[in-house]
Amino acid sequence: MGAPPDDDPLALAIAPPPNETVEQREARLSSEAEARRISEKIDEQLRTEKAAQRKRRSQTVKVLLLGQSESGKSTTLKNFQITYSPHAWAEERNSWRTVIQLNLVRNINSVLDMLAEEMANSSPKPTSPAAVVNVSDDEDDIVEPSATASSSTGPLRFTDHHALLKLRLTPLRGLQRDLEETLGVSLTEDVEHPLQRSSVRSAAGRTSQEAFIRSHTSWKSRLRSMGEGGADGVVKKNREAKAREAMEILAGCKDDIREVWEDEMVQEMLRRRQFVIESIPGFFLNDVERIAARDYEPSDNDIVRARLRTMGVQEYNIKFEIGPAAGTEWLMYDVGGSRTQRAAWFPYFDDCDAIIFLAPISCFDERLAEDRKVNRLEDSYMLWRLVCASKLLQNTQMILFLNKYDLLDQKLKRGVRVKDHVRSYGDRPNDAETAGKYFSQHFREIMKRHSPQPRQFRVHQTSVVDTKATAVTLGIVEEGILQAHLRSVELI
Ligand SMILES: Nc1nc2c(ncn2[C@@H]2O[C@H](COP(=O)(O)OP(=O)(O)OP(=O)(O)O)[C@@H](O)[C@H]2O)c(=O)[nH]1
Ligand SMILES: [Mg+2]
Repeated sequence: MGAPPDDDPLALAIAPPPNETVEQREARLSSEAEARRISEKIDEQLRTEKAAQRKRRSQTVKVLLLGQSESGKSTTLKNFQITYSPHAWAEERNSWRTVIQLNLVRNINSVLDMLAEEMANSSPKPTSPAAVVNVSDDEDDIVEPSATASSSTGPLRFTDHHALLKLRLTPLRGLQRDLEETLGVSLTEDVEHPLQRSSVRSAAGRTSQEAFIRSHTSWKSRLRSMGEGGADGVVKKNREAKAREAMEILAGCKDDIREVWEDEMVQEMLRRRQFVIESIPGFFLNDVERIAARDYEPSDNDIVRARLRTMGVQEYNIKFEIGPAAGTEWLMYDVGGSRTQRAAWFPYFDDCDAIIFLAPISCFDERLAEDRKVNRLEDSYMLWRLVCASKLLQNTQMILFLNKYDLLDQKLKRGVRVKDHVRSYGDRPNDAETAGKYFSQHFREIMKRHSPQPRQFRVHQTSVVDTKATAVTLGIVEEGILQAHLRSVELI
């Protein structure tokens, strides 16, 4: 090592003093060697950590499901499980029976609540006016709602037989409580049950609320543990007995439930309240014969139609058994979509491979359950804008599912006109294909305008209750996510 050049301040600053003694030189050399050893150790640790991180990241794909409440996030997650993890799913399938039974029992109890109200007061209440949407940033696009004409013609005629049926179905009140207890279900404070989104009050005097669970693992493990013995065998036996009892009560009430449901007056009552049965989440009254049977086993089609509202952020670890991603683990986060839940999303934005954003496009004429002033499509546009504009997510692959295409199609075929709710729609044909393209274009523009840097617009028209069609869409999505994931691992 030569003398430091006179003109280099750094070299001068770190050079040994010119009058260094032998002892000082030895001490200095030894402390320099120690510093080198520590630095090499740190480098080695960093290399090992990076390799481990790379291995972890290469094996784990992280996907976030976002969108407003009832947009279909949890249903999309079920489709991932059905398509890519069939063995694990087969074990899980039966635990959905209780959820489906609860959906059915809540459906009929809600109908009975309305029946009680109608019988007590023969004049039906007017329903709220249809919702409208502002599809552009332009205020002029809002169409003011006009009062909905009531289709009511004369009083509904209920008889003693209706009163008798209502009385005979009283055990379903207790059954609802038992099923909720079995699942560890809570009731939301802010959202009514979908069949109750009129001003109906339940027999207990409170508005019937929508059920939710805080953790997806707890209710499944509660149900799975029902058949096992062990220290808390008594609790498990109790639960097993309760499950059998639930089946018996339902089977015993099956004919009366069907009779109420098929009753002409009851159907007229629902018509006057403008219920569109097929669009009600977790609606199973048309399937009572099957679901209330003692040997009922849920099909995948039943399970994707079941409704259990998500609260908080739920993590699912899905081990892919088939497809190009076989052998990898996907961490999928299913979030609660209602307004009070959204603040919990943001911590999960970091380090995420892809976001699947669900926007239900059949909802252009509906309002948020948690805030009846806000149009649901407009709320989806707003959320999409926020997600696209996020700096944290600027490198995350964004996949848009324009969901509930089946319901959009049915709604337009029933005669609901998009242009009555979306001024800018103009005189375009009132069919699902044209409307789907129109909404898609608007989402594309939002992404283009608000993304911090240019990104690809990946969009799919979906009906995620159709598991076969959704499997095809997921095939495309899986490949895209996997590629993005591998690219991100390369960068580590
Ligand atoms: N007909 C139809 N129903 C759908 C579709 N997607 C979801 N649903 C139903 O809509 C309901 C709500 O879907 P979820 O997946 O629970 O909605 P979510 O986005 O998870 O809602 P939160 O948990 O409240 O945030 C369920 O009963 C689904 O079966 C669809 O494309 N078509
Ligand atoms: Mg959910």
